[in-house]
Amino acid sequence: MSDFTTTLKNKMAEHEALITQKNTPASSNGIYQRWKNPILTAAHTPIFWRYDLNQATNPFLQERLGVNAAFNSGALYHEGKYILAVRVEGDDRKSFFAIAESDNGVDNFRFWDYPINLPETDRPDTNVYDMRLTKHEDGYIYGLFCTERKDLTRMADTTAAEAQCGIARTKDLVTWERLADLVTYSGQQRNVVLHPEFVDGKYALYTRPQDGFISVGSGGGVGWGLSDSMENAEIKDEVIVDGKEYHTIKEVKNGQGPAPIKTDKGWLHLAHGVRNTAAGLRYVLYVFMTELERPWVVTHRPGGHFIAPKGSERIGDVSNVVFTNGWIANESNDVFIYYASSDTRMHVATSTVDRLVDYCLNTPEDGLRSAASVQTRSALISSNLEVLKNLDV
Ligand code: M1P
Repeated sequence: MSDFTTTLKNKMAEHEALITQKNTPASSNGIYQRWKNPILTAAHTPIFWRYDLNQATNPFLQERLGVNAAFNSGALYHEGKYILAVRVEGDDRKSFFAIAESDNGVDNFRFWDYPINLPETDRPDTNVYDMRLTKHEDGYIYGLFCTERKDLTRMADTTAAEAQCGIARTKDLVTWERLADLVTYSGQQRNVVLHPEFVDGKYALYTRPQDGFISVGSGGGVGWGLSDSMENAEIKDEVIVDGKEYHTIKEVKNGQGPAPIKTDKGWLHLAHGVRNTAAGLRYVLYVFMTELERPWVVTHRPGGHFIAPKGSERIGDVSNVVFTNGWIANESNDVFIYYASSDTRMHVATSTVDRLVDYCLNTPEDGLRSAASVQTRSALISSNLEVLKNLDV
């Protein structure tokens, strides 16, 4: 066997060992269980996406098209499989979407052979990312994502960009129909998510109005609006469902994660909140619940963060970030929370609908002042000391 073939076979074997590695549960706080291994990284992408495997054209077996990261993934439970629409970022900084699937939702995620061939609109996207998958009651699977293009009003500034919501739909996750971008009357949009059910006979969308590309400015908050159609989606009025707030985990900005999960107590929502620090922005996840009939009305707001970057999750291309745009509730009401760390890799944490509802219903809200926090904690301490006294421990 030639050196080329031996090296290639070893590389393939190493890759197979990585993607078939068994995952194991790690720490649990009673709300959710983290799993030990990242479920997807750049190294999980197929060798044949990155290397030219033809010895004649690549005698040194060089990586020709490197992959930098595999992160912010939409998620869907489809035909008994746990499906992720992964944001794969090439070494050239361009992101694209690729489907990876697993039988159990916690390991053995394998990419399909080709990335999603996403059609463009008349105004080509420079970069697409963070797809939210929604199986809508109209029968389509929708993928809503951020489409980023150069801000044409600020040509001299090579960093000036515009973010809007791109929309595509499919029935099989293979062939995608691109629809017109969402029209809203806010400057820019990111983190737009389609609600799975019609509301008042209309499509309902969570939005995130923002003035600029990075900074939400005077806009921001998880917004909500209705559209008559998805072919030419337009939201004329946006209301804020969950705003940003001074000295909280979402002081700078926030955004809806995936589409909410329906429970008999209301809709469960997962979102990210951002605050500023001397070390830069810190992204954490939080949960809230809205009314069943009026999903834009919040009923429960557990205080503080739900998942924050931990250990090695804190380091990556954009450090101190956890971000989510996908979760799955399966037929047993087990919940698989897919989150990315530091814009680099994907992880899973598992919970159940009952545990998450309990978390929402029974976790105190943020009191917004240190004294209020002490009061809430002291109430817990005093009731616990009674419990411990009776237990005689
Ligand atoms: O770098 C962290 C995240 O920043 C953006 O999220 P937001 O719009 O809330 O600021 C997105 O670019 C997201 O992809 C990224 O993970």
